[in-house]
Amino acid sequence: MNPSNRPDSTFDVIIIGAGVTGLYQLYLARKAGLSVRVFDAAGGVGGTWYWNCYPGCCFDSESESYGYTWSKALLEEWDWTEHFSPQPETERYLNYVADRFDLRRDIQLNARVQAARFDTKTRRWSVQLTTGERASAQFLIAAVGVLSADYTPEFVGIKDFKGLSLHTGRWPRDGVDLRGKRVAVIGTGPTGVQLITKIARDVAHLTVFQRTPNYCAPLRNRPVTPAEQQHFKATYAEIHQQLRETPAGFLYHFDTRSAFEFSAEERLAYYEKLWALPGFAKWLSGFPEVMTNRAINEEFAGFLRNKIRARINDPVLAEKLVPKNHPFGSKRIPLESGYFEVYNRDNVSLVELLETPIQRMTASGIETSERAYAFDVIIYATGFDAVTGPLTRMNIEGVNGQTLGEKWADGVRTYLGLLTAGFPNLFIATNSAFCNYPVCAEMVVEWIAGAIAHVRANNLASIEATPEAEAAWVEHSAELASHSFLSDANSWFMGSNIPGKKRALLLYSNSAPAYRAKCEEVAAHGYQGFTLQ
Ligand code: N01
Repeated sequence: MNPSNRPDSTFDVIIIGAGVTGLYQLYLARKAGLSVRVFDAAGGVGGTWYWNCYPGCCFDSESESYGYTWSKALLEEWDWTEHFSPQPETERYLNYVADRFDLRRDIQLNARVQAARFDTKTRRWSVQLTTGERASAQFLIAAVGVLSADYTPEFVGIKDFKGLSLHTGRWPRDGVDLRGKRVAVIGTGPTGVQLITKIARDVAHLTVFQRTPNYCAPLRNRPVTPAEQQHFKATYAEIHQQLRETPAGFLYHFDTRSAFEFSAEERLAYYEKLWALPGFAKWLSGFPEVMTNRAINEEFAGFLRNKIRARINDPVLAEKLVPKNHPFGSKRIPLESGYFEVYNRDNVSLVELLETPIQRMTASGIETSERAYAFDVIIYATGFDAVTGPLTRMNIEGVNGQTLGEKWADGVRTYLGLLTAGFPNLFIATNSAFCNYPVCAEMVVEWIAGAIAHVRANNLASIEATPEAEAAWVEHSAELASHSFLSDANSWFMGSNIPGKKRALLLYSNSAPAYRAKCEEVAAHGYQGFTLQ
């Protein structure tokens, strides 16, 4: 039966979001014998992999590092066709999971949660959808992802444009025919880089509006051979062990040797070897000093700048595409498959926004401080109101009638990234550490399932972070962040891509294993730092 036709609206658990996290949370809730309903605004499951169906969208994580680890049968059944799976395949995978584990009967699609309110008497959450439907549950789990609230800058005259405006994070499901069109892309982050590379060949003319050039590096994708497929399957136990042990849940360790053990010449040869590797090896498996020592970071950044220069025919244009205003690794590295070569094409041009900023959008296109451009399509690859946006855009009201948006007006406050004081039984099932999905999301999901089991087994009504534990966590997180290179750049990591958002590191910057150990320790000590009522 279609869940939306079901008369019941009272559940043990409501989960918002049917993406990577929400699907597993649903699986575990059902396994625990709980009544559960998942609401998702999308027309299909998959979360980020449903919405980001823009041309060129692809994993930057190795495919074998991305599948769920919790079902041996699933690992055995699923074949990845490419080392870095393209979006359609990943969406297919998540649909396969939904069918394979019969998850759909508890998922209501096209169901956007607009508000949620905690009732202090019943100690339950009531949830309201944009359709007017209501439901209630003891536990509310926000499995909304960190990058699901799309962000479009409020350019003057944005509604005046008569052509087609698109955001990559809300790409039309039926696709868009860009052939023969004059297309603008605003934004050159990981999304813009994938999209630009893919569409440049097809459009009549592509104009890229760039504010900050990035240290883009080759993805080096290729098909998975049958022998490699077999190898993944035979070694998943080792692969998963490695994912749990590495600092960011990827298949990479930083080198155990110091950069200073090598001469400058030897380091250069070493960088060449790194460069030839696929994926994030360039970022996560080099000398540790690249991420801790300014001189070594600058040396590696210089190496990458030269790699960029070598790929662009016009040296003046090349300088515009070379990042110079932030250290390597302080923004997420876009991985690419022919991105810089795109700028050697006659039908592609670059507008540098720091030189000639956008003044306004017009009926026919974009006006910069230098000139007016006419377009058929404007694509906003301008990113997301990350981490907090998906939560604060819903009207989630806690014990004192305070909303999450109000509580976090001066910065996000949680304990362990999982619960926030004043919002009992509201679990934030997003991966709040710097860590590859879904291996780290699985840990969060399992922790939440464990906390719910604990509350119910002890006949309790609720679990809530104490203000003291939360304050200590916020302080500890800020102290760690103060040592991070990430604060040297403006990015979604720092919330600084959103005008007016408090500038602070939004993700917990300790290693994923340290984060996991802390969460496990808290649970093992009877949920220290939480009020159980
Ligand atoms: O977003 P971004 P994204 N005027 O915020 C520019 C994940 N992801 O969607 O750098 C002009 O990185 C902005 O400029 P600047 C991944 O975690 C994963 O690309 O702020 N330009 C930047 O160029 C990633 O980190 C995969 O100066 C404006 C761009 O828009 C995250 O998604 C693939 C502007 C936004 O870049 C976000 O990436 C793709 C303005 N007012 C993405 N405002 C996978 O591999 C913003 N910009 C799975």
